[in-house]
Amino acid sequence: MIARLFALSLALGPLAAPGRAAPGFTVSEIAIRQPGAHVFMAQLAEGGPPCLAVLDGSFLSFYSGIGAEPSFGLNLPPGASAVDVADIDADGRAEILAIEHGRVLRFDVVTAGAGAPADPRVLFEAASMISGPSPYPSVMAIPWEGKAAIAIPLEGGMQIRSPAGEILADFPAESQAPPQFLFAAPFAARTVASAQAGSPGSSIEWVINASPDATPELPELLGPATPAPPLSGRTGSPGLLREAGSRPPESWPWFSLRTGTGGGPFERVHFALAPPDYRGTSISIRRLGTGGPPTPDRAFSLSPARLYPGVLVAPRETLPDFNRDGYSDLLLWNTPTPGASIEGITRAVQEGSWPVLLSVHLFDPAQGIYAARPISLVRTGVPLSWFVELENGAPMRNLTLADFDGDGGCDLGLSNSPGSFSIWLYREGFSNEPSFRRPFRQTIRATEVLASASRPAVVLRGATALFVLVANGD
Ligand SMILES: [Ca+2]
Ligand SMILES: [Ca+2]
Repeated sequence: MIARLFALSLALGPLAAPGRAAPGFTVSEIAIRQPGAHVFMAQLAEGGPPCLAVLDGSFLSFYSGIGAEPSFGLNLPPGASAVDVADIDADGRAEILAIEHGRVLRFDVVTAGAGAPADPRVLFEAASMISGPSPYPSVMAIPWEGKAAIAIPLEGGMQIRSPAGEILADFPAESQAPPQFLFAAPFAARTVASAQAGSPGSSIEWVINASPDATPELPELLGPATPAPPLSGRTGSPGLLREAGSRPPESWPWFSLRTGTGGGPFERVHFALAPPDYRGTSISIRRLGTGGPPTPDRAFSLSPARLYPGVLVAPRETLPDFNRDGYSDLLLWNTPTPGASIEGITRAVQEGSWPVLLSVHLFDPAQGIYAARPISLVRTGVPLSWFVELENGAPMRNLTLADFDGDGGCDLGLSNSPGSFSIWLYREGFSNEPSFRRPFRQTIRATEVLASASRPAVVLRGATALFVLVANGD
């Protein structure tokens, strides 16, 4: 099954020009009751700033700026599932759409001083809609022939309806894709990182899990004009990566060499941990040979494997392109061998942390290889115990590769203690000191980076609070 990702939302505002000098971040704290509260960006007024929407159980609230008080909140009825925020009546202000047991409901957003929210209106019924156990954000409002329409994934495909319920289009899926999502397969929704999809005004996108016999015939509006290149061949668990090192490079895990679709969706970076000590990473690059069009099965060759010091941080959701040239770069972590320095060990034990060195090797398109020398080194340290419990094969926690300041280049964030988070912004390289570091009162369990019309929002998840970081303007 091939995962095809694309962004779909009403483009309500222009992208702000990226700024190169973003010295710091402003942090706001939002208390949550459910650790799994959803968070996404939405635009409440045409031309207005995007605001953060938090869906905490059945309570939906909006935060229009940095500050702790929501500008609006409402309780969704029991049984509500998919939720979207969009202007569906073209009055310049957004409404809330929610599905409740096969009924599509509309709620008005009430700003301060305008009284209590009115009862929801039932727009129409869509009987075969699948409902979820609790509300979750999903794409529903889409532009259709110049007007706002509602796209509804049904059991066997997708239907486009007017807000009054009139069926505007029907796109059946030919297949029996396994129902593995809350929404009707093969459709699901999730929030997206800014580096993946520039969708101003909203940070929700659809994920369509398509297989060759199960992809509905969708119009261009709903589908990507050019499918995104595959991100990764296999996940690189430490065991798999060690085992791969003793096999030929064509069988290694890989990720896409290019971040966009231009030129070569089949160009890949194959990687494996190098025996015997597995402290280095072997890299072999699969590129198009001379002659012939790029196709999956011809005219490609693998370069001889090169060894880079350190363990590759295998790309997950975002391909790291630090210098914004469209080619994925390498981030490797390294740590001094125990016994290398008695003084170092003594200091580490006293301080309760062990040094970790992160290095960046940029891809050199002219040479067709990754630079042998790192362009940048980040020195940090983590608790010794984290080497015992590796997270995704690395001792750092919450390692996040994403564009934190919205300048288009990948940045680096991580926790090097349970209740802290640090961000290094890439500026021709990483500085020694993080651009942002702050302790929080609770353990940071996960991170999300949400697209917005101006700057991404970095969401750090604690057990009872979300900490939202937004890069300061120039
Ligand atoms: Ca690059
Ligand atoms: Ca950046």
